[in-house]
Amino acid sequence: MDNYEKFISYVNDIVDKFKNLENLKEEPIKLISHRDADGICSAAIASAAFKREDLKFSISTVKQLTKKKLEELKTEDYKVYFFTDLGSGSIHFMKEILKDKTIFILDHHIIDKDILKENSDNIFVINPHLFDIDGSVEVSGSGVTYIFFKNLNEKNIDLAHLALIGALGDIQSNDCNGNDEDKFSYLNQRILEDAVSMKKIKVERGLRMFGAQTRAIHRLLEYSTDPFIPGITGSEENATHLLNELGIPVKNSDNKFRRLCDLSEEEIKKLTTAIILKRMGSEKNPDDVLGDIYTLVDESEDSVTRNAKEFATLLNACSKMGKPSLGIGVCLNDTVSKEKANLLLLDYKREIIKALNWFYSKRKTEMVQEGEGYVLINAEDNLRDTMIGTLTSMVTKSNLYPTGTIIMTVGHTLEGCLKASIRGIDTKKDLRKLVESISDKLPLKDAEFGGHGEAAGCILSLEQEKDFLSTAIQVLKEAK
Ligand SMILES: [Mn+2]
Repeated sequence: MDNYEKFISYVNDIVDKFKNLENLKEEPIKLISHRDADGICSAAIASAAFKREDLKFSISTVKQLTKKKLEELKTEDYKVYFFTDLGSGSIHFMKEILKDKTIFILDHHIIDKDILKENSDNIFVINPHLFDIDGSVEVSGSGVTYIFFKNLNEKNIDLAHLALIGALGDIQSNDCNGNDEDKFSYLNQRILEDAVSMKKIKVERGLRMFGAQTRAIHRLLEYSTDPFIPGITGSEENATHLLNELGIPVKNSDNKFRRLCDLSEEEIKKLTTAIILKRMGSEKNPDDVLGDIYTLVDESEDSVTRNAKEFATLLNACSKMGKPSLGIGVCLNDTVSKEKANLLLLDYKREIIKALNWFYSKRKTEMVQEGEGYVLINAEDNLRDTMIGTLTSMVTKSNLYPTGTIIMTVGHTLEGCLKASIRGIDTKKDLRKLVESISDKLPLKDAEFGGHGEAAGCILSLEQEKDFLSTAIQVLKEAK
């Protein structure tokens, strides 16, 4: 048996354990999922599957599974808990806090294998890393959730498309990772085949731009944050100017604004070339504006949810704007949720542009410290806390700073904490270690760290703001 076969047969065993639970039909199940696009898809898959089996359940989503959160869960009256797209890092706490509960973890995050060596017969963990399958690229949390529930009931194959949207939300298609092969890896690829066989998804190659069916073309370019177009993203004027230069009319003969899907093949070619040229020199893969486009065939032509990546962005917007349950509704094809989520998406895009404009206006002030090899953005409470990471990654793509520059944004959260987010422009540094080294120097009290080598962050008490900022500058200077 290879690792994949071992993994699938292990999933079968755990599914059997689930099926054989006592009082399964009577006892409600508690589902806790990650509050991001992948987590929302996981929750949607699980809830559709539970409904199909006639099981009672309730859902909540969390940004982070803290010890405090587990202690709250302990007091709830459930016997069976599902954790989807999270949980692998909290097993040591679960062993202690939730020892009277039956727990299923369906996750793809890094896991400490040793933690499972000591027997814990109430915790069942499905995680590809346990079988040396790389969960960061090969399968998402919603993919693992899908594999579990498809094993429970074959009919759940009609949920495969949600697992792909989750994978796209976690940036698991290779064109996002900058690999040459513009395909999903093995497990995701198999899930894609399921979705295609169910006629839920169609795969085509094209210019991957957000809002091809819905946006006026100059707005589409202005609002294009992924792919980022240096000089164009964030500027309606420059976007319009570019189109004029290329001889692409912004309006139709009937004076209506044109959308990307209204352009001729010739015009799309011209535009694609121009975008690639603009991206040269600043982007690792200037031509990754081209890619496989995953179309959800059941969605209407002019809908954001027709494109799987846009669908994922819509879910992201729901979670970042604090409305994850709307996202679950969208996945389950609820019309009202879809309408509301679409409005929320516009707010979200506006919020991103607002954050970017705030940053531009604060350059050359003490809020944006530009040193050699680093930029420290101190937003205080000028940004929505969920925009701190988004702004940081926008700035790394902005073409403003040279390769190797480290960008850190610090701001206040709604809960009254300090949040820091760190990214690099093609830097070889381990950014997670870099953030942790700030703590080593101080130390930080009750700080929580997240992320990995390329994108990391931490949340800490606002009391330590001053210390954190001065030490962060020191660490950033030394990192050079
Ligand atoms: Mn995930």
